[in-house]
Amino acid sequence: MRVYLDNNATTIVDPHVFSEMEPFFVQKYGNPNSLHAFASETHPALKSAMEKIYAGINAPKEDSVVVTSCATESNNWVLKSVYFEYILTGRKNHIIISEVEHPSVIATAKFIESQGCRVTYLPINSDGLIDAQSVRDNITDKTALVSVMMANNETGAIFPVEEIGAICKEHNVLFHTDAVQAIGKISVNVQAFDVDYLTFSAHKFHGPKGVGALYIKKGKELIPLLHGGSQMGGYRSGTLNVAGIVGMGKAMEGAVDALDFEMHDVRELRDHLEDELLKIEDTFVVTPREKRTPNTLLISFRGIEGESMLWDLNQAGIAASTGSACASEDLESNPVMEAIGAEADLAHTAVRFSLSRYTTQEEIDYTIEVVKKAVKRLREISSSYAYTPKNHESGL
Ligand code: 7TS
Repeated sequence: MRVYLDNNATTIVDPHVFSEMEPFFVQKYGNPNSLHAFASETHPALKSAMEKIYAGINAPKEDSVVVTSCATESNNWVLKSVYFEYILTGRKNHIIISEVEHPSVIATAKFIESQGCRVTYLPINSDGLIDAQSVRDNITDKTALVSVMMANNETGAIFPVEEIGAICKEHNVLFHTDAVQAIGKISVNVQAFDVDYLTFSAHKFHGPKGVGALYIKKGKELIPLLHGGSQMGGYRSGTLNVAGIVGMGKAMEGAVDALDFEMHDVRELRDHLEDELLKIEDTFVVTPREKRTPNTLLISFRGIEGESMLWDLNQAGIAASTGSACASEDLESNPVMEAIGAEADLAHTAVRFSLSRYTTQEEIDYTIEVVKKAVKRLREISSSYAYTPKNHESGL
């Protein structure tokens, strides 16, 4: 059996998305900006895809949605544009992000910090959550931007973006949110809260890789990301990725249609997995489940290195993760576990299971069985588990 439980890293492309994209490789391959039929025959599909994307986040027509190549690009763009427009010019000198943003925000913030910008990294509490008031406490009249994600990719923790957006508006500070892990899992409505920029990425909601977007509120223009021709309103020049845009449109439509299913059925499967795994002794989950996206479970098994667990799972055909794939090559402890100040022996034990609407009950039951066996096997050979104080005292 092969079980894919790493949907926060990427998702299967919905077959309907794939078939909608297919004609735009070999049949309708014209450059949409050319002046002939090969170009114009791409226009209806592009228009319809963009309408679906706008509808998916409830963006008003006058606002912009610029298609990029990924969320990393969108996140880089916002922070670097703010650097050029506000920091370099001396109008402002400060930005605020959370300490558990995706590396595409943190590394960009560190880069502009190295160029002289002051950066505040907001802490999370022991539940893996952010207190919106901490944003208010850190804003100064020199703050240009606050960037706090809508949902965390490691824990699924949902951050209070409505409150944070309101605080930013009150102080006339730009607000960006990375909604990559929110689309298709919780409602994302740019008119329901004060937000100036919002990032998302098609491959996280059953669309293709290599296509992301940035929503930009009217009046909150950024400097162009790529100077050149006039594509994407001059924000991001370069020949349009027609198949990709068509795919993201279809995937967005699918994400909206499946939202109820995700919030109820996927949640039920996740909860079942969580309930069963928590029955194993010495297991811990950071964020309360009602404060999390419905598909995510980050769980620690005391005494077991996350990577050892992944090995056993992989041997049994199950794909999970110890954290963001973007950071997984350096075998560091999970960044969220570190941020909450988890004891050293727990920081390395977190395993992330992330489900999707394609996950089945059978797959979850199989996973529970495999994890239980793996925990037993790995704890038997774990010197750190054998000598945790509790087990030591009880003579184990
Ligand atoms: N933002 C968040 C919140 C993410 O989770 C990711 C990918 C990105 C940005 C980057 O997206 P991309 O479109 O540039 O690929 N996160 C993960 C993860 O959690 N495991 O692997 C990739």
